[in-house]
Amino acid sequence: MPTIAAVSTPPGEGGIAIVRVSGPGARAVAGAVLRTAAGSAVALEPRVAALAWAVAQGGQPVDEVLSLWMPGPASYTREDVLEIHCHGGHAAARQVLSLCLEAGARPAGPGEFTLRAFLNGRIDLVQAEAVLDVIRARGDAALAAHQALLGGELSREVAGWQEDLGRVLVCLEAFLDFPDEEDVGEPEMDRLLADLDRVGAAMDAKLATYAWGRTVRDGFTAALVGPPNAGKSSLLNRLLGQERAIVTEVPGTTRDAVDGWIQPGGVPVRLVDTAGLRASRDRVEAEGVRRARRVAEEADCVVLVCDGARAPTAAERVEIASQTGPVLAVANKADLGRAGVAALAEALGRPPLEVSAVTGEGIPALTAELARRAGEMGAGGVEAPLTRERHRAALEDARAAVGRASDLLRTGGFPEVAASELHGARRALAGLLGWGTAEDVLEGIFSEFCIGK
Ligand SMILES: Nc1nc2c(ncn2[C@@H]2O[C@H](COP(=O)(O)OP(=O)(O)OP(=O)(O)O)[C@@H](O)[C@H]2O)c(=O)[nH]1
Ligand SMILES: [Mg+2]
Repeated sequence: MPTIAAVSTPPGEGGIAIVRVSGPGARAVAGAVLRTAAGSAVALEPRVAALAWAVAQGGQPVDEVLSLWMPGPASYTREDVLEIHCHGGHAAARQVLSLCLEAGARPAGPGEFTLRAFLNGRIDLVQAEAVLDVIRARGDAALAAHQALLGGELSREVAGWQEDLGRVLVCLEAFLDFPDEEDVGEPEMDRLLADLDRVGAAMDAKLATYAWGRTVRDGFTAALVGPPNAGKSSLLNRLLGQERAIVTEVPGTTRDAVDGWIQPGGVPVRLVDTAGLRASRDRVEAEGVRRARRVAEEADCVVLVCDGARAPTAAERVEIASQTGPVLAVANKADLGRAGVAALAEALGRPPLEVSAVTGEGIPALTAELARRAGEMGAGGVEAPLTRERHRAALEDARAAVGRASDLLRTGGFPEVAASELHGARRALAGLLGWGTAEDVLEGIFSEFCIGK
């Protein structure tokens, strides 16, 4: 294994930056790069910070640093790891990194430290992915879910199912090895089937957490859609608490979709403001309307914003009626009166939420409703939900194979075939944890990481 090095803190100015080195040559890098103020070698005591100077090959001091020596296997990668805490900013970190490269390390690829932690068996693939997702977590719920994954909660459940299926297989195969003896006994078979049912039900419950896991990972998208001038951009600004989008009294102000994040109830919600829906001969506006419709189609929820102070026009009624899917209807401009609310309720088939982007009236109810809908995407509050499509697909494969195996055993099918299904289920679970994963799949997963992670 070559020794790798990278700046592990984000680029830009900051108090400190950390250059991380991992591999069998980390000790040699420390020997070449670090000196005490008196010019002697720095003693590498495990997990003790030492004040030192990073020096060039001729001994010229480059930066005063703190060094941290973490010999393997008790390190992030299980290899020898050296961290050099230097001054933040562009020059210092870059120069200290160059010194490490001159001392024999090579630049680390994206996620290579975490990849090594995985290849050296310290964490499985679900945990490696969770490292990335903890770093990216926007909301408290996302952080909690990914910390649970990183802590190995899902991994332990999966390993438990692998063991359970393994026990069923041992029984089945014992029978297959002695086919001359009588059939698997009835009580025996009942027990095997009950075990398979239990594992299958647990897998189903886990699969049901995917909607929630996806929401906490990717966020819940709510599109602000509706007729021109209804106050969509004003509502966006009010919800974000900042003047993000342009607001004017001119209908057709917004063209590009403008977005921002809020976090009601700890769940990240992405709000997207869009162009007012109407037929327009203006090419730019027409393109904006086309984009607005696409955003609405892809959103988890459409916040249909109308002017509640006046009755909707015929064209607006058509637009209102054309909104399908999960719609949260809002009658804005409540401060100007409610003359249009009844007509809107009739067009919608239910009463809209009455709000005012200008006074803030009704806004807490709107945020609460968004939080409720975002949380409703699944069993909110699950400890370790499935957060990635890769998890869902692997678990679905395993679940389907368990189902086929128990159907076979129930209907007197060949136990050999049932056994092979159960082997398939165990392989799918192993794949979920990343064991035996092909290199190109791993590369795809780790290429999402930044360099230095
Ligand atoms: N009184 C009152 N005026 C509002 C309210 N919300 C928006 N307005 C006004 O309505 C006008 C249009 O507001 P925008 O937020 O630009 O409306 P929009 O729906 O984004 O309009 P387009 O981008 O053109 O589709 C502006 O003059 C706002 O100040 C409200 O709740 N009360
Ligand atoms: Mg607008």
